[in-house]
Amino acid sequence: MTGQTNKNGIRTDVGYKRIATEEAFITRELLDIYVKMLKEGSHDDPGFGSLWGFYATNLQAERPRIINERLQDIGERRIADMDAAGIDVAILSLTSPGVQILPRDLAIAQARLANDQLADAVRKYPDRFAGLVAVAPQAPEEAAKELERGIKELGFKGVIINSHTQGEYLSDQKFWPILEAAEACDAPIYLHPNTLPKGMVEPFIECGLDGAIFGFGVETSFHMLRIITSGALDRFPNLKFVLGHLGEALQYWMWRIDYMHEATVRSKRYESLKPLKKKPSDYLKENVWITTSGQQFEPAIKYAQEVLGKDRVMYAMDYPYQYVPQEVADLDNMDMSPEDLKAFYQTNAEKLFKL
Ligand code: 1DF
Ligand code: MN
Repeated sequence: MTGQTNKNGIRTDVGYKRIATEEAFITRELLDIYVKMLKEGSHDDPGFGSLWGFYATNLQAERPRIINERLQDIGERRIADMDAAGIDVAILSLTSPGVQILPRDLAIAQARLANDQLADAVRKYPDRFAGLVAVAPQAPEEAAKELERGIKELGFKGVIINSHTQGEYLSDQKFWPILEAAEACDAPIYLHPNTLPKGMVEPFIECGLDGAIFGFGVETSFHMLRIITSGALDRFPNLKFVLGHLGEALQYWMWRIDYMHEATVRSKRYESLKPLKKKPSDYLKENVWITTSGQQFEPAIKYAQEVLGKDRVMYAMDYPYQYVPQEVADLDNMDMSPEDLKAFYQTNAEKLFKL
């Protein structure tokens, strides 16, 4: 093949920018708090213990050490890794569970600090980085204010919510000030995985399936579905959600969810499962965008494009958790028109996040 390539053989003249939309970082301060909570046992979340016990305190092993280092860099090292992997722009967000595991006041302060640090990095590398604002859902009114500060003053492009907050979900109306602020700011909410909450996670930990391999997707798809069935999107019809990991598989489920939702509502089996203005799949198609973080699998990407629309599916790498410098070389070669590839890598993200 002719044309220019980088040192890894990745083409640099493809005619589109590669925008990676789910790229994680952590502040030194938050990592120190995680380490302290793990050492003192001052948390009540076995999923957090499993995940961050591995990444934060197990630094002799290779994977946690490298991930730990890469997460903390929002400067030259990350840019070099992006260059090596052919990534032009990274949309950065505070890694899971962010501040959502912390006590309320500490969470509010740490979200602000992370947002200020991320804003500095974006200011320094405006062509390479964009950011999502982190909030503390434990304090919904403060979270709504921080969301607004992040979008209007710091120039962030959306909000990161690392799924449940200490076992509570955005379907609960106490969190709706956050949804209201996101809709008012036209800020997409990236609903990112977290480990399953206490009470659900133990059987997953027992067999080693609590993490990104499967548990994350169970938690996050469930969270999105309960947001939909709660009626939140009838109340906030212009809200935009983003799901990673190819929609956390919801597009595979949607036909059955529609059928069973209709049947279950009609039977009045549950007080909590109420009629909606639209079918569950309509909200997936109209209020949800998805990314390919951790799911660089052409048949699954094409299926998602077919059922959700080609304007709904965007690229994400999930750096540093799934840093595969060669992966865009494969995706560049998907059996897809140049226009569709450009939408996938670049223009869908530019439109949604207003880059
Ligand atoms: C992992 C994967 C960890 C993802 C993450 O955050 C994460 C992992 C702590 O592999 O342990 O965001 N992910 O999105 O797939
Ligand atoms: Mn991720």
